[in-house]
Amino acid sequence: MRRSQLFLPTLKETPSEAKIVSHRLMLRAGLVRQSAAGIYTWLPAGYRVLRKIEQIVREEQDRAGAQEVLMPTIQSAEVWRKSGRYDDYGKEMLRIVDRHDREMLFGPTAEEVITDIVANEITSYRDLPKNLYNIQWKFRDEVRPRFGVMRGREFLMKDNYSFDLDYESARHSYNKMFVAYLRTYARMGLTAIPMAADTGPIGGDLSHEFIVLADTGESAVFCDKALLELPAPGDEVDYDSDLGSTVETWASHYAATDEKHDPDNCPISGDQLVTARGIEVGHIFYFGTKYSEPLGATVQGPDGQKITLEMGSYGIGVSRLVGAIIEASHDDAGIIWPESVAPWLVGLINLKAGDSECDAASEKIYADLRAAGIEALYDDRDERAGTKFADMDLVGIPWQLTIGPRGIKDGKVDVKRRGADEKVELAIDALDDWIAERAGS
Ligand code: 5CA
Repeated sequence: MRRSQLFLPTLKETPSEAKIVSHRLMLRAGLVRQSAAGIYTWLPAGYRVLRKIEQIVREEQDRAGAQEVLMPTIQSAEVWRKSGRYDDYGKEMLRIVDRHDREMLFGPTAEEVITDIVANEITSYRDLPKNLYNIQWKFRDEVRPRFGVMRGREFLMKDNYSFDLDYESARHSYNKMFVAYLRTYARMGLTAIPMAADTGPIGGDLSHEFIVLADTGESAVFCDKALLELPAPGDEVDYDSDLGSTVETWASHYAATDEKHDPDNCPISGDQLVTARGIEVGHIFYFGTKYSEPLGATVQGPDGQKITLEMGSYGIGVSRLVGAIIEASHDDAGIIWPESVAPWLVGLINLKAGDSECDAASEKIYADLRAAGIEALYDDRDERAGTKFADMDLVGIPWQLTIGPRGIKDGKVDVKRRGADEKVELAIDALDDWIAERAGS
């Protein structure tokens, strides 16, 4: 993408309405703009990051055997009446009346919609288990939307729902998601710690929140230091095998959110106990027959008997993750994107746009990058060098290549890794290998 053509409205000044660093940087780096309280428009750079995160979430869901569907944002009140949640949900639910006076709502979650589908379509035990997910916008009329996309009113969530015949198999579905979540966050460069949690309006008695530690997190959390060092399950993970021991390794270490933490009965103390603040980037629940019972999601078992399905639901805050990653990875100059979610992998700075040699060299590198399939942001503007460097740092591009008149004379290009201080000179002749390396990584 050519910077001269890109819609990337960066800001020099810090917007006063933004209270935390990720919100400030998302505005300054031109990722989002607020359209109404807690409702955002994603601009090109921000939308690229959002889609990268979405894609990692999708790949790990698919790998764990979940199947993608797309449910509507607007739901009928009818199914919510059946589950009993229509009245319970309160003011957080945005209620809408259509032209025929039918009660509708903008979905804050989708247990009812998916359970209704499964109740209608799945009739035999042979069709189970099933795990269905979607990545869709949700709306919750939060009392205090704040911190930008961290606590929005409209936000993007990956939510999925597992349907099983019995408790054992439902626990296996829960464990699969537990492991898939650890992998998902690790791929985004995040350490997210599963913590025993309350279930709130979703219900049930088994639940874990996945928490990223950050000073600006909304909840106080407590955990065993050992958890910070535990590696996420690698590529060898086999979702068909018993995942109980992996889950046990994580769950056996103490980790609790504020509501669950009991200082008098906490098994760890001193240096071993991490007391911190955290951002909830995911939440998984097992709740048995709470929705399948009222919505009639039953199947016929092998002996012809009626079995009410065992369910769980699993959420990831996809749009919140953009903010959480920035909280975890930035410096005074701006965002430092992990490569896996960066809007562009390489930034190319032409220090002297308009100079025929600089232009020719830059155009060639830009073409080579694109030919290698590398996403590159090419700053071809006639701007001061300082402005260009500051912009690349602010937007957080992982690799920066700089071409200038002096470099061309010496046959050199400057290479900088965002976040690491060193800038190295590379022979222009060696750039082909460098590009091949990036393309392969
Ligand atoms: N139905 C269940 C699981 S699918 C559910 O709705 N769970 S939840 O309420 O915990 O939401 C799932 C995730 O969405 C949360 O962990 C959080 O990361 C994200 N989330 C929740 N509310 C907001 C919000 N107001 N703004 C941004 N993200 C949010």
